[in-house]
Amino acid sequence: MAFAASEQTDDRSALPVALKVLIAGGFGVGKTTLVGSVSEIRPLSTEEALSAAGTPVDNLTGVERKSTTTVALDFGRITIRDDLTVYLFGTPGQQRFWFMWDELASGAIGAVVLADTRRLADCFPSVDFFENRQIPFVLAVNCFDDAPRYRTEDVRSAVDLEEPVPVVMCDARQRGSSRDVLIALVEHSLRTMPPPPDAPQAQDEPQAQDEPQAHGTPQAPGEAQPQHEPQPQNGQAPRS
Ligand SMILES: Nc1nc2c(ncn2[C@@H]2O[C@H](COP(=O)(O)OP(=O)(O)OP(=O)(O)O)[C@@H](O)[C@H]2O)c(=O)[nH]1
Ligand SMILES: [Mg+2]
Repeated sequence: MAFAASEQTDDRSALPVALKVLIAGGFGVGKTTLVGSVSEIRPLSTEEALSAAGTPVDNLTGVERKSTTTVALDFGRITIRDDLTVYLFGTPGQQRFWFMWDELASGAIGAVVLADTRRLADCFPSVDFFENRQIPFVLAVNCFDDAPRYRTEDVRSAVDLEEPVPVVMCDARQRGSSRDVLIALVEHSLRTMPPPPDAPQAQDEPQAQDEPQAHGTPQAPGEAQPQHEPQPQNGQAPRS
């Protein structure tokens, strides 16, 4: 699939651009919900019923009424501007389907990593995945009704995110909210993208850089202890 089809010219009436973005995050965090709420076409989804066999490994905390899970992908489309269409690819959240992520990520300009503050550690594998591949992403906290609320800077600190990575609050059920998340991602991706090869070269001035930060054990957001302190689950290692 070809993306970013327009030529790099000063002519803003260039060809329309189609971008591919991934919607990732842990099991049951609202990926299919987000694609469904924002897509202007009937979303393609690959939901299968949760079976009793998955009970020991599928953490349903906070989404106890969930009865299906994505087994391949979600697909949707949204036109952000007349000349900018975003194609959405929702990833499967269950660990046994992660082998598909590399295929799904091919050609993506960025990703939304959804997080639930009741199970914050579930987003770590997604964050690591996109960091390791240098794919721009935003962390979108899907504010479930009964989940504790934290400031964005507390979530950033708990997930140990680099400063440029946007952290946004959203309600994946609301079209406008989901759209704002995608706009934040597209803006972030455009800021982060390397310049085209024929762009004027910046002077090679030494830049003051922070020491690389090692990802430590995640801290609970906020000064007060949250009701559900984020902890690695299912034998999952903390972000390191
Ligand atoms: N209250 C509330 N419920 C939500 C929200 N987003 C999703 N849900 C519900 O949470 C459940 C999980 O949503 P899904 O969209 O299936 O989650 P998913 O991330 O696609 O799940 P997997 O594909 O199985 O990993 C569903 O029952 C949704 O109706 C939200 O923002 N608030
Ligand atoms: Mg899903």
